[in-house]
Amino acid sequence: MEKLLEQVLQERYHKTIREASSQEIYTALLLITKDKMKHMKRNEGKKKLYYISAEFLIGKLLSNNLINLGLFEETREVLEKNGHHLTDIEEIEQEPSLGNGGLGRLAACFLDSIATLGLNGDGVGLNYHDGLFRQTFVDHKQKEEKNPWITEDSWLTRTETTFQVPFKDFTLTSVMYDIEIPGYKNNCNRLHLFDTDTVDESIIGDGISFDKNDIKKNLTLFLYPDDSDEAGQLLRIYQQYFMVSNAAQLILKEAEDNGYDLYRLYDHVAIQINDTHPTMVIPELIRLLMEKGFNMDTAIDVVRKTCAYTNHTILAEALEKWPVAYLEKVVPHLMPVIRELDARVKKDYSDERVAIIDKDDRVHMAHIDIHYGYAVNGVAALHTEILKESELKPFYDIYPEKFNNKTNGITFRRWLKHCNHDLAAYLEELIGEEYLEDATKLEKLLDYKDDETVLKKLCQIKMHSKEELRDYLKMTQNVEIDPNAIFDIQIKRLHEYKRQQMNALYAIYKYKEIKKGNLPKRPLTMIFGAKAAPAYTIAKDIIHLILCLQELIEKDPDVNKYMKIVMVENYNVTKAEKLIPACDISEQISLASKEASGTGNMKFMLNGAVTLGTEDGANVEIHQLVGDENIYIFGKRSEDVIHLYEEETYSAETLYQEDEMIRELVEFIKGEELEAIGDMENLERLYKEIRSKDWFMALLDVKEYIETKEKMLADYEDEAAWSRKALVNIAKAGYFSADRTIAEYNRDIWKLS
Ligand code: GLS
Repeated sequence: MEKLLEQVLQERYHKTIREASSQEIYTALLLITKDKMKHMKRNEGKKKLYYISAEFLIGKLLSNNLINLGLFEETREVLEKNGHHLTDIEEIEQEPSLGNGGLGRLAACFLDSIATLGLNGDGVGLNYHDGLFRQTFVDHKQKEEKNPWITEDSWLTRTETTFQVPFKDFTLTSVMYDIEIPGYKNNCNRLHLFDTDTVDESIIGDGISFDKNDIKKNLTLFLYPDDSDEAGQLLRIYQQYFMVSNAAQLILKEAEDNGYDLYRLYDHVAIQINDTHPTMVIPELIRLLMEKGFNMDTAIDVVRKTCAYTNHTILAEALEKWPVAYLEKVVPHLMPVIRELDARVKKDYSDERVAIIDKDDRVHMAHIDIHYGYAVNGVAALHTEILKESELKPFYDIYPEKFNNKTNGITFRRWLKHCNHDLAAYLEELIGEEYLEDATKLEKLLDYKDDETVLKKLCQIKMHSKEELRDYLKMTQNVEIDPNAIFDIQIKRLHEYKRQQMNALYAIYKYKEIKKGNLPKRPLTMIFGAKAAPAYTIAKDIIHLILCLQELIEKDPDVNKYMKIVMVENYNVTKAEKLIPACDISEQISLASKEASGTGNMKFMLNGAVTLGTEDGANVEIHQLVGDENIYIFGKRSEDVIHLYEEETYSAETLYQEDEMIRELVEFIKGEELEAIGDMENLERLYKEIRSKDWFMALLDVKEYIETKEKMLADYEDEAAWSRKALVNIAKAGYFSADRTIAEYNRDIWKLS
């Protein structure tokens, strides 16, 4: 590496490594790594997977690519030797913001694992120029700004591949960009991101505003443009069709180039439909096959044997239902196929709940996937059970054989080796490096469960990570945190079901206790990171509440010695990588049944944090693995919650009226302390929402939540016992390796060689 780096820096900048700037070193490393990947072997096989997803939250790529190419340590050393730090070089890279949350990050972890396991599989998505918005805080409120990430030298490579994508009123010419995805010590796959040259960033006005009707110019500007009006919904349909038409054309082209018999496409291709966004690939493939002479029956049969669907949520808002009228406006040529698919279902099943087009003339995208795909999977054991037993029960009754569970996973290369260098190095010293390829090997760590030296060392590593986070937050946000405090962290998209508002109620409780003179033994630092969807008013109100509490506490000399709130601005993958290693308490407090899986919970566990959680999503499996002593579980169970929704008996107002403590916490939201800091319009709206609706039942669990968190803070004081919990969590995290998840997808669904 040293020679190569010297050579590139000389050629491009006439500088030595020592003389070069961080920017120059970054560019040189990018070029070197990209070139190496270009010449690497591809994964091959007679069957290929296409993982189609609206999101790929890949994060910064430099260090991860270096790790997978086996060049990480060497590069670090070369840089150190020449007066540079790899961490400074990493800062130069712009994080591609091609995803929103867990779903997009999962797709990125999966690409890493697919390549690592040597499977022949590529990702297909869109090249959003500004991705998800960049978040700033102004007057204690979220502001959205554009988030350009594509620089002159980037990981993207423009290819020659291009297709014609037909819409009702015009046809667009696409361009395919590729990003190389190296496996860990293995060959490369690719992420294909489609774009079009007509897109024009100059149409972005104030914040993230733009003309939603100018499709040729706006098509790939943003991920999840605001769809609270018709123009926004139409734009999403344009994006989705553009993505899948390109995918379908690419798939057929590659199959034909390989000389495969399209009548046996399923022997050569598996398509994974990641959530409902890529659903139109089903009618599009049927349409394209018919253009090639297939009759409808055969086209449907071939496509049905090729496509599989992953469901990532039971929240109704995310199960897309597009009005027929909108599809007619954008892709009228797909409607005859969709109508035929619907008619066939209606002929066989009279149950309205399984219809594709409902009586209000809306197309249920998930229903297309389930009827016309060969597999349906949930993303954690509990989630899959809920799909089978309630949310998708009518479908499970028809197709029990299609349903299966694939509990999510994360790549340990990024979420341990890269983000927590000290811990990874220590684990390697204790149990070797094998766990990076066979994660179950982490269990060897259990041999050290009662080894005082090991437990102490784990505490030291955690302390060091907390110090690094302190420095990082000082540098990026100019806030000071104390590494001796307990770090309690909730980082995830902002949504009422995830219940950041319940955590805020805890902060209010703690504030009031301290004011009463009930002082904690050790300071508590509560860290939040979350973006709210721009049109999601209550979510933005919750951010406002947290930012107001942050200031209230900061400015109160009675309280600020004992507690602190920090809301991290523009939470993203890069920030997650700094926050997760430093965490003591991992907040996983969604209303049971609502978080399909969660993957942050796995990342925290792997980095030795202890979970404070409900029996929801993958928390259930974490609980089973680590046992009662090593996790803190509270709250109503999912059966009870589902029952409450069915009976419609939950009343926040009753809890408010009957419980004085709850009443006091809720009242605080619109009380005089916050009035002095915040905007009463926001605070009162949130107050009303929690008191009278509380759709995700924060008031139901808040008391048990407070009790459990208090118990956790007390238990933290027994350093050895706490460190043992951390150790058990790390040791048991192996199950959550994405390599395991992908091996299961391949065994049960894709069947690639
Ligand atoms: C999500 C779920 O909300 C998460 O629980 C899950 O871990 C993730 C990946 O399966 O998918 N669904 C969604 O729409 N966004 C998510 O993050």
